[in-house]
Amino acid sequence: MSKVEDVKAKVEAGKSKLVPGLVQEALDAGDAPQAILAAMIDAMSVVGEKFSKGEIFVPEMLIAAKAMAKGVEVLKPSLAGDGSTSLGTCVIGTVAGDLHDIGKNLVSMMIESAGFDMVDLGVDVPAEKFVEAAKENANVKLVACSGLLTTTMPALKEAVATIKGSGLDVKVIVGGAPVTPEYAAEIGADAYAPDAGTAAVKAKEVIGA
Ligand code: B12
Repeated sequence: MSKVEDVKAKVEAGKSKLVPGLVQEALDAGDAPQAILAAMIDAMSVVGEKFSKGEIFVPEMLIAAKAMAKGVEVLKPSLAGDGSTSLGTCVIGTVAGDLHDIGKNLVSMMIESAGFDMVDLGVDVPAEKFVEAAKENANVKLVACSGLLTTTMPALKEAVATIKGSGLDVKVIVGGAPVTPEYAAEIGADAYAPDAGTAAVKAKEVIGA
């Protein structure tokens, strides 16, 4: 088994004590950080499929998520740039009712590496909180909203409507597994991206940088 395959297997099995060391070993062996990340994302897809089939339950999903988060910590310096130039501030969060944060954290990391200062509101963020944070923090140019559940897609819509209705001069980018470019356009978001790498590109594009 290659190091990357091993990382994937151990994330799937939720071995959070082993994953950081294995990620480091894979990096030391010359594996590309993007390939290691892709393997961990694949592992989470497998976990999701097993959950759908009733083969595993919420606790197993949670321990796999923890293992992935530990692995991402080790990868972070290799994936993100130094963020030395500031294009402005980006407020990011997962919408109300939704506790998924792995994708949001990756998106935050990549948008930061594109040159934004990040204000991370965490998970289960009510629509008004995005507006408050955009008002309270200096130079906010972008708000990024994540939603992972079909049941929280209406909360994503509400977040976009509330931000847009606030009169603030900020752009809004949305994403998350159930979100499509069509849905993003329908709810009035300024941008959509399917993954963290594209999110960083779109973030710059949408503010005209
Ligand atoms: C881990 C996990 C959990 C963990 C989350 C822990 C954590 N800290 O995040 C826990 C155990 C808490 C959990 C709970 C639940 N979960 Co869950 N979970 C998952 C799982 C397995 C992985 C998610 C993940 O991290 N993926 C990896 C990351 C990297 O991918 P990502 O999140 O999609 O993010 C990428 C893109 O979407 C995009 N992106 C994400 N956000 C944003 C934002 C912007 C602005 C942009 C541009 C892009 C972007 O970029 C990211 C990086 O490339 C998925 C299965 C899956 N395949 O997604 C199910 C899944 C999302 N969960 C599901 C369900 C049903 C639940 C529960 C309702 C289960 C229950 N009965 O309690 C609860 C809901 C809790 C809540 N209120 O939120 C379903 C959702 C089904 C649906 N259609 O809505 C899934 C799809 C599993 C399944 N196949 O059934 N879950």
